[in-house]
Amino acid sequence: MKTLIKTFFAIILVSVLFNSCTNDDVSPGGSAVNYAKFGLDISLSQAFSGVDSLVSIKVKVHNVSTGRDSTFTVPSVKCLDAEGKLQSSISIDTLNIAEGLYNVELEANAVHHSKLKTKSIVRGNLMNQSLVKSTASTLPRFAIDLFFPNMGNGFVIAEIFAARTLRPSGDPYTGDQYFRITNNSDEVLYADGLFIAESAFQQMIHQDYKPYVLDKETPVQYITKIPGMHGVDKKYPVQPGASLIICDNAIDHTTAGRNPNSFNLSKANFEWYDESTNPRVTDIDNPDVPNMERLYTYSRTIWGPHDRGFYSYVMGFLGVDNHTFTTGKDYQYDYSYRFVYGTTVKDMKFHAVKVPNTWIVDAVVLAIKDKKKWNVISPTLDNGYAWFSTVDHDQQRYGKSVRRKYDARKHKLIDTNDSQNDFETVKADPWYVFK
Ligand SMILES: [Ca+2]
Ligand SMILES: [Ca+2]
Ligand SMILES: [Ca+2]
Repeated sequence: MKTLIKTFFAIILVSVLFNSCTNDDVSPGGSAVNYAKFGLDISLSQAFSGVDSLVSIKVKVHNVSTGRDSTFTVPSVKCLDAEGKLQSSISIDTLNIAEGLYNVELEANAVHHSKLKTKSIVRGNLMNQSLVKSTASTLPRFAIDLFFPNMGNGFVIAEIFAARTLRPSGDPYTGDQYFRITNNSDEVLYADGLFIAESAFQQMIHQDYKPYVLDKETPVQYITKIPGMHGVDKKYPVQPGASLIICDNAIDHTTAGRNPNSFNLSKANFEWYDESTNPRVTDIDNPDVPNMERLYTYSRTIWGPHDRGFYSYVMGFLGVDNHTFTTGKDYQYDYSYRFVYGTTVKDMKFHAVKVPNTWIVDAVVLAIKDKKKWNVISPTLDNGYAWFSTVDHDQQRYGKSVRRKYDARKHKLIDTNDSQNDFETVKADPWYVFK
């Protein structure tokens, strides 16, 4: 019976026209390119139980091979069946686009079933979906899960500088990477206990890692935090709109013998200091600038954020003390994937630590431009990505960072949990004034 009802509603909801679209992936008629139609089957979890309908539905398709984006606006759909029950799935037909490999993003407003009919943003995404014209009478259909993005309104990652700078000789210079964290709220916030972590998974290696935890937790391979405990210690107040610079080495990098193309980071708020197991590769400690507390590292020596931008970064507050986090088995993550080559089958095993997604206040996915292949962290944290490399080993990336855009009217940094929308690639400047 349930299946029958679902089929019935799928049929009546398949009556969708597309109001707007842009560019060449969309059929102009009479072209040599093959165009194909596809449908989307949208799954609704129990989180949607208070939702009446989805309105302002936008479907963005990104052609992975050509780099082109097309956006479609889709009419509203109801989430409730005739008996007023939440449907587990609703269908959208049909987008007519050029055959190819696509990333698909959906964003809509969910209208809540309360008197106020409040709206909240919902999203879903799919990556690397191959679309070829169907010879059968049925359309190719893609299943997409919708979710409510987890948007905070406090500390945000305002800038990530990972690429490093170039010396006048043309050699890369190391030690000047930084994160800028900004209080994007209207009240004083305390940074005590704030952590920054690098994802264990990266864009350029996509495996079917088990166990899958991303919907609840984020595996990380490096995590460092400001001393103290969130909600208890109040040693590090940050005024509304003010920022913290957390860098590798808090020194003046522009002095003679270092790099005139770098920055003066001697006034940074914190530096990360790594105890190295190799006496030939050691960190620098400026005694005048407090050190971060390192909780976990994959590295035997010193760490810096990946300088070609393959990983994602999450920021938040530990929900437990340092000791519980570093020793508790809830925060250990042993994972593996099955390597198969010819007759060779081997389980490849790895270790990282993990943080619950509920601890994460902000996140930024990095990837090479047009090379985001998969979700290395939950898309509820960041559904897009930011980039500073246009190709792998990009020689032009040195000195560039990703910086959050600023809404000069609202005097706020823009955070929609979609870094493609929120960030731009700029010349790095830790002391940049938002205006
Ligand atoms: Ca350091
Ligand atoms: Ca120090
Ligand atoms: Ca965010």
